Amino acid sequence: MDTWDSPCLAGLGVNPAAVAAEALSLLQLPDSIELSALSEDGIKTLDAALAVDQPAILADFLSYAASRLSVLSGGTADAPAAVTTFRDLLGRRLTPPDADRVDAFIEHALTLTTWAAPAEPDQERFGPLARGYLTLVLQGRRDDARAFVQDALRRGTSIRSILLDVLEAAQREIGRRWQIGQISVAQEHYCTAVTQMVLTDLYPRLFTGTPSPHRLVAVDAPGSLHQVGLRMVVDLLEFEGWETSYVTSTDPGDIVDHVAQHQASVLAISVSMPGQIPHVQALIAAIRSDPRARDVKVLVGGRPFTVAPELVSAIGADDFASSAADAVTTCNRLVQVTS
Ligand code: B12
Repeated sequence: MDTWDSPCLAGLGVNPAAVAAEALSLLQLPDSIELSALSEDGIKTLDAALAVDQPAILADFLSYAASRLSVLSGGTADAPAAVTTFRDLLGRRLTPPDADRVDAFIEHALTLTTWAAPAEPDQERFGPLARGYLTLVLQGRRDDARAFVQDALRRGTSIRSILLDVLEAAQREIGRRWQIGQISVAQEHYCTAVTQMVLTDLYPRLFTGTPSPHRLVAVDAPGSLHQVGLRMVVDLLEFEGWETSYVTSTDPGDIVDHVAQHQASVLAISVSMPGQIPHVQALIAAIRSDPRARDVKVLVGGRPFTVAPELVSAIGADDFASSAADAVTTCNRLVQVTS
């Protein structure tokens, strides 16, 4: 039975696991866990991108998938050829006019796809502290990495700079190196776990002790395991004088209640995977329909909005920010507008 949470393709009889297995066999690739997951993610991303009519979302996935396919196949598989195989398989399962609509959508996404590997960070932005921290975590030296950050603080580096120039920069670089196969998934998990520990080390220093008129409630989209980005946003806002809180429930009713109880000026929602967009749209609709919460400004962030900015207003959000620093500027602007 097909149980996947699909806005489009499941209703048309497409099963991601079955398409993925057949594609890997036609491409003469092993049916490994990682290749199967990547192939299934491709179908699910196509589905999510179709649901919001954003080929840029699929294009972004294709450039990521091209790097991963190269890594996982030992450089033998060709991404454009793999896309052709998937298109053929979908064409055989779908009937007109759906088959033509899906095919035209993939064609459009291909015109937007950059097959190049993600660019190395700008050396000016990726300074000595980010490099030093990254070297230690990649060597598995967790305690030294934490001590390195404490030492930088003692020498006068600001919390803001630790968050933005060290941790955020290092996490992005870890992601890039994992994508191109320079580090393993185990190293990526280790590095992310150390960054979360450092964020916890910094936590007591975030509070200025001055009551703030501006309250922000933050929530991750349902099903998200990507919490580090939103945590950096919230921690920086707390440090910059906002009163912040998280809601761990993903139930729209709980979130509406929390926003109302805290009299929040801003609700910050993080979306990392395109499949989460319909849930976030439903959450924003729930917020807007409750008189206790409807005036809160909704700020969204995460990769789908970076690649398809039209989605921000399409799902009913007020604004978008692409980084923690940008989130502070945008939140301050949003409350100036309301007050
Ligand atoms: C660490 C990581 C994980 C960890 C997360 C651990 C954790 N506790 O957070 C784990 C291992 C769980 C994971 C799992 C997966 N991941 Co992952 N992951 C990453 C990675 C390497 C780093 C994420 C990170 O820390 N980024 C650094 C922070 C600073 O950036 P950020 O998350 O974008 O957040 C910033 C902005 O977007 C913005 N922002 C974010 N949220 C918000 C919210 C608001 C309101 C605002 C204003 C701003 C804002 O500000 C943040 C700070 O600058 C990224 C690669 C990357 N380069 O980002 C992939 C990445 C996000 N993952 C990806 C994928 C595909 C997956 C999996 C599907 C893999 C799989 N097949 O299992 C799963 C999905 C899990 C799920 N259900 O969510 C893809 C997404 C591809 C796409 N185009 O959709 C990425 C982009 C990898 C890539 N190179 O393409 N992942």
